[in-house]
Amino acid sequence: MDGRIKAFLTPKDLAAALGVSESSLKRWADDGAIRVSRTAGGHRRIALADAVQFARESGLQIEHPAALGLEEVLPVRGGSDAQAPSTAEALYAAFLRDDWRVARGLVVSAYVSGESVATVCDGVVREALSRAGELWEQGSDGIVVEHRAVDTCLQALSFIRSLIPAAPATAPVALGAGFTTDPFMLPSLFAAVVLAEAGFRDVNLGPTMPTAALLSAVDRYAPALVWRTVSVATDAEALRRDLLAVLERMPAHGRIVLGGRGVPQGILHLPDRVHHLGSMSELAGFARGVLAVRAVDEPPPAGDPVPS
Ligand code: B12
Repeated sequence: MDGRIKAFLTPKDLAAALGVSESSLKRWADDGAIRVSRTAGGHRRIALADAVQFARESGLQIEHPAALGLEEVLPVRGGSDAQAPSTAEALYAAFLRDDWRVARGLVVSAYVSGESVATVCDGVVREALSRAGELWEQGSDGIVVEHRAVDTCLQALSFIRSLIPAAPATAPVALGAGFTTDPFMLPSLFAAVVLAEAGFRDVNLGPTMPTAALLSAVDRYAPALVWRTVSVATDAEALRRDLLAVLERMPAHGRIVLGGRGVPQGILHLPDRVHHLGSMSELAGFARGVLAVRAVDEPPPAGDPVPS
């Protein structure tokens, strides 16, 4: 991101970042609590993504982000001051100043300190963007702030995505895009990162995706789940035709999730296997359900003993 973030850490770096002793850190690594690789010379190295996952799972705070090269990503520490502004207020204020380092850091910090991707998107990011969305009526400068805020959120979510361990090649694919006429970039990226965190291999096709191109992608990736985001006013019949075309091309049991502020009211009666969800948290819950059902239905890998 700025050339100083360390892709691989020594146990000393991570111990310093977490404020624990190097010997504890090495012990956790040797016990398998932290994934480590070894250099040619036999020294332990920890990928930044694995270090962050360890911090999230263990509940340990990253006390000294500079030890990871993350000082600009994590500039704001949580405080106990009741008068302190909420994270969403601080994010909105950073948008207004175009202090994108602090803004990006606030979003990434929320994830690193243990919030799920869905909670970050539905909470702090959505709230701050809603406020930024009121500025466009005040004129061109409001539009500038709004566009910079979107770019900063794209950066933050892309960075969070890079911290999520890659799903195995056998994991099901989730792919999706904004509706044909929908220029909004964040909703589709949010869905991708939420589904990556849930354990899918995510394929984000971005905004304004025509039906024909989405169908080609369905043929190419055979997704178990397709998301369609609709953030602008959309004709219910056009949307229904799009969903039916996608459904027809999907593998049996494949599902479509639909969401966004532009989903027309008149689309209440959706075809089977198409689900209208209201938030990223609902999407995360739905995704976990799909994966759980697949895990039960899937035959054990070849060579495994069949349980009696
Ligand atoms: C950035 C922005 C833009 C940018 C987008 C840049 C880009 N390329 O991405 C641009 C400049 C394109 C834009 C344009 C317009 N915008 Co605008 N925009 C916004 C803003 C500030 C943020 C949008 C965003 O990305 N939000 C983040 C998303 C993810 O949040 P969300 O939409 O609330 O989605 C949540 C849920 O709906 C759900 N969800 C969303 N999608 C999906 C999908 C699935 C599968 C699931 C499960 C869930 C789900 O989860 C999300 C997170 O909780 C919003 C303010 C706001 N409140 O959001 C206004 C806002 C959406 N815009 C608005 C308006 C009026 C417009 C324009 C008409 C302005 C104009 N006069 O030109 C145009 C319309 C464009 C068009 N072609 O139709 C209004 C809409 C009002 C309304 N009645 O709905 C808003 C609310 C601002 C406001 N308060 O007035 N906008």
